[in-house]
This record gives sequence, C-alpha cells and structure tokens, in this order.
Amino acid sequence: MLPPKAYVIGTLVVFMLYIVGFCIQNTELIFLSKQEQTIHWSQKVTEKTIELEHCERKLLLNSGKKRKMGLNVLTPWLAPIIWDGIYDIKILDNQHNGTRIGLFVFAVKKYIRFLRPFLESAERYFMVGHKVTYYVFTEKVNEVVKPKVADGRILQIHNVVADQRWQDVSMRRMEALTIFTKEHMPNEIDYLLCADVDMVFNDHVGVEILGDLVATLHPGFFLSEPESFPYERRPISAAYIPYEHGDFYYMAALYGGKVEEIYKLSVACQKGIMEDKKNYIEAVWQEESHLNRYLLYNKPTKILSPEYLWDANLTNGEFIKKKRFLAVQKDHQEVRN
Ligand code: 4YA
Ligand code: UDP
Ligand code: MN
Repeated sequence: MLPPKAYVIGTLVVFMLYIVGFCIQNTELIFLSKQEQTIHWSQKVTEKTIELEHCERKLLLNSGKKRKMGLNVLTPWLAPIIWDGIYDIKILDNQHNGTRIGLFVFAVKKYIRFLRPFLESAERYFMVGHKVTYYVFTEKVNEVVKPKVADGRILQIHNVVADQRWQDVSMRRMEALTIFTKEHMPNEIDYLLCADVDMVFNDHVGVEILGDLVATLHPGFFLSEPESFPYERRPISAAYIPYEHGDFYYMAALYGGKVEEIYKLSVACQKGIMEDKKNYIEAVWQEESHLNRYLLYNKPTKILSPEYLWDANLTNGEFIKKKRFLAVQKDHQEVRN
C-alpha cells in the first residue's frame, strides 16, 4: 500500500496535468471575452451545419458518376450557392429591414389561369414581412381579379401585347424588363425577381435570395456535365456558347438582382434576341439561351439551388430537401394554343 502522503501528491499531479491539458486545448476559450465566445461558437455551429448538409448532399452522389459542382455551396468564383441550412434568416431579415423587392411576372393569354395561385402562394411564402411590389403583365388588364395583398405589398397590373407564338410571349419579357427597369422600377424597388407564372411558392423564399445578380440552377441539369448543357451551340446565334465553355446552366423561370443589374442584363439579352431575329434564327431555348450567354460572361454574385425551381416530375429530387418554388403541371400544347 502507498503511504497516504504519496497518494495525495499523486492525485494532485494528475489533477494539475488535467488542468494544463484542458487549458492547452481551449486556449481560445480562456483568452476570449464572453461576447467573442458567443460569436465564435455560433460561427462554429453554422460552419458545422454547412459542412454536414454539404457532406450529406455529396454522400448521395457516391453511387453514381454524377458531377458534384452543382451541389457545392460556393462557385469557383466564390459566389454562394443557396441551399437550405447555409444562412441565418433572422440576421438577413434584419439586414434587409426596409428593402423593397419587386416580383415581375407575365400572365398572357391562357397563362392568366396561373396568376391567382401564383400570387396567393407568394403572399404566403415570398418575402413575408418585407415590402413587395408585384409587376404583373397581361393583355387582359381589366379581367384580372386582384387578390388581396398584405400590408406593405402592392399589386400593379400592366398592359402588354399578346404575341401569337409562345416563344415570342416568353421573349417579350426581356423587352418589358428593359423598359420597366429603366423607367419605373428605380424609384420603386431595390431588388427585382423575375419569374414564370406557371409556378407556386411551396415553402419559404425570402431575402436569402437577394443579391446584385442572382440566377437559379436549372433543376434538370444541376448534376450534368457542361458539355451536355442545352446552351445555344450554333455560332450564328448571339446566344452562342462553345462546347468547352460554361460552368452552370441557369433556368429563366427565376432570376433577379438589383434593378440596375437587371436593366443591363435585359438590354443585353434583348439585343441578342433582336440580332437573332435579323438573322432569321431563334435561340434553342429563347431568352433562357441569351440569359445563359450573358451570365457566362457576367457572373452571378449569388446562385440559387434547385430548391428554388423544382418540378415534381424530375429525377434527383432526393437532393432537394425543400421544394420552395414548384412548377404547376400543365398540358403544354393546350396552354400554348
Ligand atoms: C420546363 O426542362 C417545363 O416546360 C417543363 O414542364 C418542366 O417543368 C421543366 O421546365 C422543369 O433544356 C435532362 C432532363 C431535363 C428535364 C427538364 C427539362 C426543360 O429544359 C429546357 C432546357 C428549358 O429550360 C425548358 O423550359 C424546361 O422545361
Ligand atoms: N407566358 C405567358 N403566356 C404564354 C406563354 C408564356 O404568359 O402564352 C409566360 C408565362 O409567365 C410563362 C413564361 O412565359 O410562365 C414561360 O413560358 P412557359 O412557362 O410555358 O415555359 P416552360 O416553363 O414550360 O419552359
Ligand atoms: Mn414555366
């Protein structure tokens, strides 16, 4: 048996070694003030959440030979790609106190039927608690039944010509944007989002999507190789993108940014559309092709994951936890005639 004195000294030495070990491992804890500790640890938690969500998405990929770029949270030029869990909405909502946001949408001919569900779902999920102006374009201004909008939200209905071909209706949006982002919107809003009307908001879509120039990954191609992106590949078109170029394929059903940025974007795309018309050519996916060309050389400052554009018929839905903006099922032939 050890004498009692040696036993006490032994215990003391072990205890002191434990304290020294703890201090070495936690130097940052000991030397930080209380406030700094809070920031430090909450940052760590956020980083871990991002890392976990990120790993989870990447793990899902291990089975196949799919491209991982579309699942990242940063582009090669360091723009964030917005996925669930990578932002703190309370902080962002505070930063955007007073921000005025526009939502631009065409509801021409038969697509007028999509307007009500679109607006009603927007009232429920789109920028709730912020200042919103809806810019609706239709040839049936007087027929629109205006749904009630919440306080701080405004519904504007504007007249637009109804082109005969659906492709022209879709492209006409760029022309309307060049006019409105120059003349009306600069005094009314700070940011503008442009959307298809055959969609419904199905979950939170808030200020996390605001940025100088924002585009959404096409939900059908976010795991594809750039060679198979449906860019316009004919050099004669103003929307031409050669095979060796391009990092993402964006969908024209949701994009946005500061009003001034959307002015520049729409002027460039409209110019491309008119150039193509002069050459008797139409880009393979109309204004979406021109949008992709513009965004290849004018990189978006923020990218939205396919959470922000989804269609229930698509594959790879397991990567998308929250389907925030969903395509309404439609008979393409019927609505376009
Ligand atoms: C639109 O997507 C709609 O017309 C469809 O009904 C659907 O909602 C879709 O968006 C999500 O190539 C490799 C599989 C790809 C399947 C999805 C194809 C179409 O892709 C085109 C570009 C255009 O972006 C069409 O607008 C898009 O179809
Ligand atoms: N659009 C419209 N009337 C039409 C055709 C198109 O208002 O006759 C508008 C509408 O906002 C629609 C968008 O143009 O959502 C793009 O067309 P569509 O949704 O048919 O394209 P898709 O998403 O099927 O590629
Ligand atoms: Mn659509």
